[in-house]
Amino acid sequence: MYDAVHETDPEIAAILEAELGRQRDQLEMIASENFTSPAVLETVGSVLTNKYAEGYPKKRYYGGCVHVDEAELLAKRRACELFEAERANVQPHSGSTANMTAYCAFAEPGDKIMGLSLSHGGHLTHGHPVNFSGLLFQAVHYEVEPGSEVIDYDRMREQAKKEQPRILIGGASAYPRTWDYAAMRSIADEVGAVFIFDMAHIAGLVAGKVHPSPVPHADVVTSTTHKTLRGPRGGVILCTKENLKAINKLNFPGMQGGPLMHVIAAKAVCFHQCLQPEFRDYAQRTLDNAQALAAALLEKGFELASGGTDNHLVLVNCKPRGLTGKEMEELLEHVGITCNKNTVPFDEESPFVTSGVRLGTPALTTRGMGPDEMRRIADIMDRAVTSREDEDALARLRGETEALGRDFPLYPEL
Ligand code: DSN
Repeated sequence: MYDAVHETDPEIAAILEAELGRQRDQLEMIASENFTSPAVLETVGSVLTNKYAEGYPKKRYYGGCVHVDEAELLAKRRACELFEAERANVQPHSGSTANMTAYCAFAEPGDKIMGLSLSHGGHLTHGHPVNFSGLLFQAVHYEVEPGSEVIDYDRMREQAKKEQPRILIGGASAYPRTWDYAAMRSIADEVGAVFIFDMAHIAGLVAGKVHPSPVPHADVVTSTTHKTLRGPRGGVILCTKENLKAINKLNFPGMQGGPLMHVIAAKAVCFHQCLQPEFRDYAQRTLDNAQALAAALLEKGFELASGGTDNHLVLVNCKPRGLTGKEMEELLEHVGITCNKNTVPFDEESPFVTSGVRLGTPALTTRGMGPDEMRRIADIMDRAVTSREDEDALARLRGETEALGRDFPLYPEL
């Protein structure tokens, strides 16, 4: 594998081999990660990376775009079919530039935007002060409720009436519950705001029809393509016919220069795969696995934010078991489970320490694991916590996670 890289640059080749080994050996539970298909990997690694194509299909600033035009048109058509959207822009390099584009299409610098607080499960680009969204706009945030740890839409309505945001943002990176899109639509209408929903985390569940879609409700829907959608690393924007002009103009030339045509072609491959019946099965299994994991963790005495999950992730409060999120992340990595520390609602720890970890099932579901494996993983987590001072016990647990990984081979063709 990686023959040309070995020949040219042995140091990078060794890194590629080591990372493939790491992905195979560890149990990947970072909720925003997945294992894309060999077809997507090949397309990302294709000659399309050589092509400049600033502009949009049939309206480019460069010659020689005949083939990449076809790729982009296919990606757009498939994105619209998959999500039943009127129009799509498939050029955003990432979820962040998709959000930048969407905000700047509807708001001026200094305007007010309102999204879920990062520390309550939101996202950096939903108005955090250190991010462009908080630097460029006047950001206010709603939060989940104490106790239930879910969003109260009546409270959101009251806050929106008081704040009068130009943009109301939905979506999250660590919120395990279903959103009430209809409520947000009516709140946006009541205060005259544009409703933008960032479905990056749940897009694959939406595509697989196992989770309600924001598309019929929001003015604009943004997403990444590499999380539950299992495609290449990148972004996408879905909108109505009337909003496309503003979105296109703000993405290019507003936010970006040359589009990544190799990635756009790989997005087309991803959307094609998501349109197949097998993808619905994948989405359902991802959801079933998250619910099995949540039930098993609760049974083992772990505390979960909002008490469970409706999607692909669970947020574990580790404090009742005597660990910070940072300690839990390190402990789990030590026994072969990769996840990330994460604040829980009303966290008293800093974002570098946190009280929780976020666990997701998309990647392990891609490997073929099911509810039995989720129960085994909850059991391993429980034993890791109880025997965290016992290095021999932890080594045995590491052996168990490695054996589990071997039962579900990853990229056997590589
Ligand atoms: N960083 C991603 C996540 O882990 O959720 C969101 O952009």
